[in-house]
Amino acid sequence: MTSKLFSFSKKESRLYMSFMYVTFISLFIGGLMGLLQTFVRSGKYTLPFGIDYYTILTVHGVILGLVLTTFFIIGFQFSLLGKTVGISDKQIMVGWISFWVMLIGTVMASITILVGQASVLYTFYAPLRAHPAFYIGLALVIVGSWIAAFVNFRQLYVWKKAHKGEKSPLLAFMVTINMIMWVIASLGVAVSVLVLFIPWSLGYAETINVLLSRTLFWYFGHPLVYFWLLPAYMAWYAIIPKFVGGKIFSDSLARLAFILLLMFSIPVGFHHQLTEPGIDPTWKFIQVVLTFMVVIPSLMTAFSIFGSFEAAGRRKGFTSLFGWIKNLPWKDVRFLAPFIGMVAFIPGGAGGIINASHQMNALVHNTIWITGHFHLTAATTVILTFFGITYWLVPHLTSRRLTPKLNKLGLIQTWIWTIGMVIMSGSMHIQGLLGGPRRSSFSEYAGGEQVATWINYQIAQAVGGTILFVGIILMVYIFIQLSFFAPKGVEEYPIAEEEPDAEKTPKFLENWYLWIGITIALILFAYTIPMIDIMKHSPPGSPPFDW
Ligand code: HAS
Ligand code: CU
Repeated sequence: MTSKLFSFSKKESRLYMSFMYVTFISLFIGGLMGLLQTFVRSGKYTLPFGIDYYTILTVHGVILGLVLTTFFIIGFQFSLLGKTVGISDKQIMVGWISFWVMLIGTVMASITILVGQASVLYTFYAPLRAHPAFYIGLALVIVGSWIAAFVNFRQLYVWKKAHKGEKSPLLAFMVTINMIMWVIASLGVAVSVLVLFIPWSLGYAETINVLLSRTLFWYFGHPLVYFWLLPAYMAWYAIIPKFVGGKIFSDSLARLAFILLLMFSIPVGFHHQLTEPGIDPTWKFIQVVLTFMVVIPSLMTAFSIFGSFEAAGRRKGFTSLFGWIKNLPWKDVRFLAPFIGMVAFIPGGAGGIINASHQMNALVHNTIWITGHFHLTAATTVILTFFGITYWLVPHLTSRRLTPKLNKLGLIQTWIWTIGMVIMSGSMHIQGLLGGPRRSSFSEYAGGEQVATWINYQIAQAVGGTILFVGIILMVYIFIQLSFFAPKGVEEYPIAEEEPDAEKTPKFLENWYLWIGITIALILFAYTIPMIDIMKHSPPGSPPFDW
């Protein structure tokens, strides 16, 4: 492991960088769409060339929520495994197959959306119907990601065979958990696309079971958000301590948190369907209880990250209650960007707990409060951590350096993002409480009184959106610099170490059969009966609704 701390082979770097290129192209395209959306919703702007609002909204959600995230995560996770357990030439080749399958799928789906044939948003709720190429494209992205997952499993397996009796490296363990979760979860969306959507959009089936399709989507949709979050947690647990001069807080606790995230991330999809008729409230209640269970490993994460910062400060001699905060490397963007991501997760997570509470969900469900929630969680916590990773990962892959000037630009980028998001997400939350709808273009609803109370918040969202777009341009500029122009040099791949006197990690934490078994049992418990209900008692299927 240590032998490769300073460089990857060219072959490896090329594969990992390809995922990064797609990430940052996506950031630019998706971000531009976001900017246009906030303009339209401000009521002062109409899209040119007759472009439809829902087309750009779909591009935004699909490109940022599904494409950017998946490409970044798979590229980053490949690099983590390459660094900790190694990758063979054959595995690199299969890695390329996964990349190309995902890319072909992405291009197919994107073109279909851009020509206005799939304005169905990233959740593609039936009975909205898209052109079959959209669903086939999405299916390819998922198949490509499965190929990557199986390469990852194989990488750990080969390492394990060569290191009998040793515990797997923490980061390799974490990647494996994330990919197991992803494979189990994406089975739901794959079934929904292959069995329900594709035959229906090709015209072989006249109607679609709307409730079943949405239930299968959310079976996937909640673990999807954890698939985004877990790589950020990987960096928080095992990489950020390196920048603060600390050690991993506890290897066992980190592993346990990831195991709990695997077990409880999937059987909770109903918390996105609390207002959906046709699901027995008892099962909604059970899944809400499980949702509160999945909060626990995040609280464990909050505790241990805070603990590792404090321990690092105390080791350097800071004795007062909060004096150690001064020890944190505020001028190092590799720390600052993810740190602000962590802080954003405090209100972001609290908002999630509000959403999950059945009664309060009734108030916020169809409002732009929810959009505010996921711009804090996904678009701040996760994305700022991904940016934080980019500042060292990309120069490491291109054998360049994050110069003091680029670091400074990164700090500016982070603050621009923070200010833009506070304004945009803050006004989304408030407007949501005033009843402002989400997933909706600008409307005056015949000039009603309530609409008048929203408009200032919608204008504030356009202001926040503009600031964020400046942040995106700056980030893309920094990425291009780190990829092609920054001076050649060596950037470390920062993996933190364990405390020398750390307790031994118990063996049972790596009992994959046990954890996967419990995960499947919980899924069967939470979904079997309501699924049978949904299939038996759904109203007649819906004919398509085309734009
Ligand atoms: Fe959520 C809707 C509930 C977390 C993303 N969520 C969404 C949607 C997205 C999304 C995209 O129950 C919209 C989907 C759509 O299109 O309709 N969410 C939760 C809950 C959590 C949660 C309970 N969500 C996330 C994360 C996301 C994400 C993470 C993306 C990455 N969410 C919901 C519900 C809905 C929903 C309902 C449906 C609403 C509806 O009606 O449609 C929890 O997992 C959150 C737990 C987190 C915490 C915070 C822990 C804090 C940490 C930071 C520590 C800070 C440190 C620094 C150490 C309890 C770890 C401190 C240092 C200092 C010096 C201050
Ligand atoms: Cu959820």
